Amino acid sequence: MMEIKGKKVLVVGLGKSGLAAALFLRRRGAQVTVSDVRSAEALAKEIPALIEAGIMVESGGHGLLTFRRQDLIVVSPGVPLDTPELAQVKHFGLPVIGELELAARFLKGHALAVTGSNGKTTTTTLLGEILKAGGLPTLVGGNIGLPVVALIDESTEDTWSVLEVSSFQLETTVQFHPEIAVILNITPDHLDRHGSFENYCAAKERIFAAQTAGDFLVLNADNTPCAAAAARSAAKVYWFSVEHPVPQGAWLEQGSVVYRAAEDAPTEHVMPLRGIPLKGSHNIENVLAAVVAARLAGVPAEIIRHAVESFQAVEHRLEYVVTHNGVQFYNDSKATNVDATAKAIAAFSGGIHLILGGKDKNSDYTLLSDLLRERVSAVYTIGSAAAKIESHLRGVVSIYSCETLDKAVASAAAAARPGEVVLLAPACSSFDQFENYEQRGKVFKQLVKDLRD
Ligand code: UMA
Repeated sequence: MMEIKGKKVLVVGLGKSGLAAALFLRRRGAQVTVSDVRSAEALAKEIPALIEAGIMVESGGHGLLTFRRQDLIVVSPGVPLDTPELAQVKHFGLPVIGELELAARFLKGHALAVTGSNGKTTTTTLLGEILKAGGLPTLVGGNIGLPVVALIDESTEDTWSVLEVSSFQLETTVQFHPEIAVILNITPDHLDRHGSFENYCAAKERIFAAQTAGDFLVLNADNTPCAAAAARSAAKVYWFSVEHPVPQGAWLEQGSVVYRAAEDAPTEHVMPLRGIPLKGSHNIENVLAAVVAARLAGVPAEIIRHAVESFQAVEHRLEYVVTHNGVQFYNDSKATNVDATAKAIAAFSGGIHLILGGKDKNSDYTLLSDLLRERVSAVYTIGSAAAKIESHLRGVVSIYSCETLDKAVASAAAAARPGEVVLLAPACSSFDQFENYEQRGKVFKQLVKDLRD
């Protein structure tokens, strides 16, 4: 645990993470300042509680001087580390950590952390349910939407904190040390922030940087960048695969999920594949990963099976919304990168009217071409990435420029025939037109529910 009483701490960014971190640090006796690029008007909701707590607020931009007079800087995950203010701070040797690292220094009990380009939220939620069903005192948080700092006060030595962690959060970890770490897959995402796929992989691999021989690392044997991480890990590596048996971990055998604790241990039957209630083959991978992590946490196979069978899809993750005039509407607003969108398309056999677009992350949309030709009737573009998406996919599929989500929903609903599907799986982040992917998904669901004949 670190001593923060009386320390001068600057929290950068006043979203969910910054707000939770600032209030936590203040409660623990630090002299806290927060700095955000948004204006005082835009922060009107947050500022009163901060002032009340005795926290100083800098709004409308980051002052170079504000960053100098500090003992510690805590950055929000969405703040890039190469801003001039943070670059100068590093030059002066001031410690810069993220909200996850701050929380990790105070969180009691066991940590089970899940990262990956896709499937994090589903797997984290599912693991939370399984561990609870197994009778373990469980908390769930992280990138899933609840800052890890918010779990600290509730945590005890027996607690299992199941944490969804992102590459942004992992970039600033130092001591963060999950007993069980899971990397579901690594496919290109956030290249605008990380600069290259190599840097992105390196950030993901920080999930096991502080692990030692007594810890566990669970990896996807079928995903090359993920499997390659094993060579750099000090922990005991466990695997999951939908393609072949693994030395220790989970795989598929004759229509069932099976698990083996060690190469010379007997193979346990966990559950039949048809018992998995989630749509899409990618969800089988998520379940396999959860099975391995839960077995390592000590939950018996029988309990895992029941928890998986009664699991409901996570909101905004291939979430069925409604059937209107025989057309099914699905909300996959959480598909914020190309690979996630590919997985969403692959979950349907054809007749898809796909809404794509939002804020580009330096992505390559041509990777969707084959799937689009095979299964998608038309694409409806929205947001600032539309022109790029259209240039990447011209000639592959019919494309309608809709600019906004309401126009896209109306056009797709009008074009889709009974038996077809309208799918929001935008392959982009939402920040150009929405607060976040949750708001985008909620707006989509409302638009769909408001459709009239
Ligand atoms: N800001 C600055 N300076 C900057 C950049 C941003 O002051 O240079 C300010 C913004 O004006 C805003 C605040 O920072 O007020 C936003 O901070 P943030 O982007 O870190 O957002 P939070 O609300 O703290 O949410 C973050 C995660 N957001 C991101 O990583 C972008 C949430 O993940 C997470 O749920 C939450 O912490 C709790 O842990 C969202 C996400 O999009 C879902 N994650 C990415 C993903 O899943 O792909 C990584």
